[in-house]
Amino acid sequence: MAKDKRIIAVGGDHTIALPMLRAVNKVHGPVALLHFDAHLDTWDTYFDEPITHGTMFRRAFEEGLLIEDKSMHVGIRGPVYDQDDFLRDHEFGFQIIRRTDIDDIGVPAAIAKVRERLGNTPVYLSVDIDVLDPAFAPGTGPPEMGGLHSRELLRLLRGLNGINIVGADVVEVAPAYDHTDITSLAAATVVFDMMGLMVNSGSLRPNENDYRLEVPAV
Ligand SMILES: [Mn+2]
Repeated sequence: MAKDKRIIAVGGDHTIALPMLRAVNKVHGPVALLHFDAHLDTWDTYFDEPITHGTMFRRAFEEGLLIEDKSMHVGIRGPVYDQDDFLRDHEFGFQIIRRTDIDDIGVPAAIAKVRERLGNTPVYLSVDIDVLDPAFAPGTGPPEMGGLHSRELLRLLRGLNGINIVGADVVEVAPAYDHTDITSLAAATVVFDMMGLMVNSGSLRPNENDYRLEVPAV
């Protein structure tokens, strides 16, 4: 993979993020991980297995694939199985914007926090489709209530314009559990937006907000 090439994986099991991070590291070195998900995916083991779709980001940290204190989870909610889960995650240098934080601070402030943390570092963007509410993405393994609306996810992604995204994935789409292709539509739209972000990566193209209509105060 040449340095000017960027890669997107579509799936499928989230474990694919680990070999993707290894491949991206070979070209770009350690990256910041921007991870949209209902779950942390930094457990030590899952069903006693060290490499699964609930553990791969701990393995990535242990392998030195992530820049410490640059990575973030966005959209976290749902069950936590051990009270140490958040403690361990913090020790791996992750910062968390929970789904409820977005309710409290709003999408523009969440975008500002993400942009401030990522800066100009090379970024791997991983979107687990279960970050969306099951109303928008029912076709996934562990659907969790109270997720992002699709319009919130798209606006968060579009707020990353100019960030240096060197690799990405959209994962955990399970067509067997989908209906009316709604989950696939969400995933395909996210991939389309990722390609747009990669085209603008590292450039200083204006943000869509620069074109926003001025709405007079009522
Ligand atoms: Mn996941």
